[in-house]
Amino acid sequence: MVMLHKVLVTGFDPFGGEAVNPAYEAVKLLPDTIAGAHIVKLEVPTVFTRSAQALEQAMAAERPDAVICVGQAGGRSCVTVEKVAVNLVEARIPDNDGAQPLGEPLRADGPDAYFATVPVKAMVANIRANHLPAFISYTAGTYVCNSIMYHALYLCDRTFPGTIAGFMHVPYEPGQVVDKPEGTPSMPLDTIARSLEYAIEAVVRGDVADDMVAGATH
Ligand code: PCA
Repeated sequence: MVMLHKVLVTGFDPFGGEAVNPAYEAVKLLPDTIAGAHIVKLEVPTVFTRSAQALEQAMAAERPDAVICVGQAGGRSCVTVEKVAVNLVEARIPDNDGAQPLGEPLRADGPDAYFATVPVKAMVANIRANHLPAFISYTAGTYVCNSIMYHALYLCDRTFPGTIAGFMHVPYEPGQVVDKPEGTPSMPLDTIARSLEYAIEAVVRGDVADDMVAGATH
């Protein structure tokens, strides 16, 4: 039974000196339909202003039922589904346009934070049910990924009611860690893409996994 008809999936372009961003590379590998829902793929720049603009334009043009944004989290070992986006930008490095805002709200008229409106636990549960590791993350950082997640939820709240939104961080792909310290985690792109697909499948089906034990003690 198809619950949702169209899902917009965004992925960032390379940043921070990397040659590729496994986020959009994995998004490109997604099938064009997942559980009967049409998947619209969009590459977005790792730029605070232009990523939010591109997202809003795509949401207006496509009118998706759900928005899932994807970004790289170098150092994480598997796909993580983000629970919360905060109304704060604290850019440790400049974005791809050279902007480095420090300690500013993303939206002066927005709440301090939004929780993801996609079923975070069910997304993790469905990835694990397919024998791949996944975790819930309780911070998406303070850089462009947190920004696009916050904007996606803000836009759903203010402009596109009925649309749900969330964010997933993905690890480096193996080629990126060749010149990094031993032990730096990575995951092959096709495995990242499968993880994303299982998570999106749970969103489209409207899976619920509220009883799943999760959380972080630090
Ligand atoms: N990851 C960065 C921004 C773009 C990306 O793919 C982040 O986690 O904020």
